[in-house]
Amino acid sequence: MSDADCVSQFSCAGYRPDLNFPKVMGVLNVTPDSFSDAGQFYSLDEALERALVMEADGAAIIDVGGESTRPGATPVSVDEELGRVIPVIEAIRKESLIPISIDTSKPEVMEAAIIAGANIINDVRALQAHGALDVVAQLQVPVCLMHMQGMPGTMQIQPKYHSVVDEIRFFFQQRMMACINAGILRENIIIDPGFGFGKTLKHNIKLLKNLSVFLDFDVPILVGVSRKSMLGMLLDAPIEKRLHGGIALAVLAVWQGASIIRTHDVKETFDAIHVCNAVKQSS
Ligand code: PT1
Repeated sequence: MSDADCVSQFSCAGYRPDLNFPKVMGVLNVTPDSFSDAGQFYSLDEALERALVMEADGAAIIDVGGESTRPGATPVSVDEELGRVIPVIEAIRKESLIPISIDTSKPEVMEAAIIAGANIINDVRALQAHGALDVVAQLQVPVCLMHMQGMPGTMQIQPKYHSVVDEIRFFFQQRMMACINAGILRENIIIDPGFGFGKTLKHNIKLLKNLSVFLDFDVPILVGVSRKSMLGMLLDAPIEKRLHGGIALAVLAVWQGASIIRTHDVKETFDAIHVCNAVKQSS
């Protein structure tokens, strides 16, 4: 199996999905302070159990993250992050062949996670950390490049764009070029506009409405909107009441060509994008 197959089909670890079918990426936070499921999956057994339930519910990928990147979050050390994610990745890999992505910006964590059994890098900083491009070029695994304006601690303080869609398109051009120059295969690249990362409600809505613009790059598009504050603002609802709104946004994303939906609510999202896709694929 070539690296290209591994990416375009997400067939890492023996998984062979239908290429025309959008995938659910289930969120597995292993941070004590995460905004959703706070601390809930912090023990190893609970994290593993949660991953297996998400797999049974239809997740095609489990996204393991040990650094919170929600608005206002503070950075963690390499050792702290390694200590959170590596045992969880090893435990999942012992029980399941499901593709695992590692949600990190640190090259040391990327490498250790892949060695521990992860298959995909998910980087909200789009490999801008020192050494990250080279590590991913070496590892030859799929990588999601996400757009963020600013850094999590301060990114929601007056985000500003001349044109949010054009600026993010330019960002992807630059980062994809940096990746390819570093030796990362184009077939290994996934892009994500980064909903809620240095964006106002208006920016987020405009981005979602224009999501299909990013199909021009001819690489898979990943979208993460589940439980985010854009839903809170639209619905005037706390985190636990954002499910139905999040489903609507996921459907709008898939309708416009998103390939992967990152969500906490796997079963609900799987069903919604399944029926959405049936209509989308009809002649
Ligand atoms: C995402 C994403 C991510 N989101 C990718 N990785 C988070 N590829 C973590 C809010 O506005 O969208 N894509 N990893 C979680 N980050 C946030 C950001 C959580 C904003 C909440 C908000 O509430």
